[in-house]
Amino acid sequence: MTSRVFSGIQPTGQITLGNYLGALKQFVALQDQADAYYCVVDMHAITMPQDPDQLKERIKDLASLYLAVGLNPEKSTLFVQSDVSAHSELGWILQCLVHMGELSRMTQFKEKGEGKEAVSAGLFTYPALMAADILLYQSHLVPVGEDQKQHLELTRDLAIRFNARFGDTFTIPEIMLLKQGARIMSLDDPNKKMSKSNPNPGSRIEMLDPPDVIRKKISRAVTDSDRFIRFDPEAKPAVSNLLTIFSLVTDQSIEDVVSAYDGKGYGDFKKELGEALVAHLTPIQTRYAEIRNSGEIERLLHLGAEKARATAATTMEAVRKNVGLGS
Ligand code: ATP
Ligand code: LTN
Repeated sequence: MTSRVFSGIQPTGQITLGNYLGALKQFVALQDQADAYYCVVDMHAITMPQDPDQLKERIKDLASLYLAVGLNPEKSTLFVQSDVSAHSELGWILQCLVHMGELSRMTQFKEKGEGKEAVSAGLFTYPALMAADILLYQSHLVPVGEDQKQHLELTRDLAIRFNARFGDTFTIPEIMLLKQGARIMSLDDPNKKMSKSNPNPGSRIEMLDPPDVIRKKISRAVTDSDRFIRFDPEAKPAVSNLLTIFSLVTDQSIEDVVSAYDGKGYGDFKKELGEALVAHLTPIQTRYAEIRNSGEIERLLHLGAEKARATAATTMEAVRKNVGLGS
C-alpha cells in the first residue's frame, strides 16, 4: 500500500525560506513516493485576526507557491481546508476528546498568546483542528518543521485515545522531520526561529523577495564574534544557520561548504550565499508569477477539494458510527 502524506501551511503572510527548507521542499520530494495531500489551512489562520480581502488573496498566493516550488496537481492533492467541512466537524469531535491540560502545555499557544489582551478560544483549541486535518486522511507521514513536533505528538495521543475508546478508526501518524533544515533561524537573532510573523522583515528571507533584497538581508545577517567559518550550532549559531541554508540551497554537504570557505572571511561567504539564494529562488519566482496570473488556480483547488472531500467522507462515516452520532 502506498503511504499517505499530509501537511498544511497557514496563509498568514509571505512564505519564508524557513517554511520552504523545513516543509515545502520535502512536500515536493514526497509526492513521487506517496499519496500526498497538501492543504492551505485557512481555518487555522483565523485563530488570529485576519483581514478578509487579504486572506482571500493569501490563500491563492500560497496555493500558487505550492505549484511554483514543484508540486504537481496530478500527483498530489492540493486544496483549501475550509472547502472540506469535515475538518471542522472532526475538529469539534476531537475538542471533546482532548484535555484542557494538554492544550495548556502547547508552546505555540503560549508564544502566540503572550502579551495579547484578547486571545481567541480557537487559538487554544487549534491543536484539535490540526489533529483532525491529519487523521481525516488516515495519514501515515506528516512532514513539518521542528516547531510542530509537540502538535504531532498530541495528534498521535488523540488517535490512540480515540481508537482505544471507540474502536480502531484512525491510522497513527508519524512525524517526518529533516535532520537539517527543520529549524531555520532568524537572520537577526539565531536563537529564534525564522518566522513570517516577526515584525522585523530583515529577520527572514521571503520566497518572493527580489534579488537585491535577498542580497541585502544576507549581507546584514548577524554573524558570531570570531572570524572563522565553522559549523557549531552551540558556539556559533548564526554562522551555523547560514551554513545550513547554503548547504540546502546548493545541495552540498555542510563539510563541503565549510572547506570551500576555509581561510576566507564572512564577506565572501555572505556574498556567495546571497548569490546562491538568488539563483535558487529566481526560477521559483518566475513560475510563481506565471501561475498566479494564469487564473488556473481556482479550478485546480476546486478539483483538489472534491478529491479531499471524498477521502474525508469515508473517515467521517466511520467516526460518526463509532462515536454513536447522528439519526
Ligand atoms: P509563524 O512563522 O507565523 O509562526 P509558521 O511559519 O510557523 O508561522 P506555518 O506557515 O503554518 O506557520 O508553517 C508551515 C510549515 O513551515 C510548518 O511545517 C512549520 O513547522 C515550518 N516552519 C516554519 N518556520 C520554520 C523554520 N524557521 N524552519 C523550518 N521550518 C519551519
Ligand atoms: N500547525 C501548523 C500548520 C498546520 C499543519 C496541519 C501542519 C495545520 N494543520 C496539519 C501539518 C499537518 C503550523 O502552525 N505550522
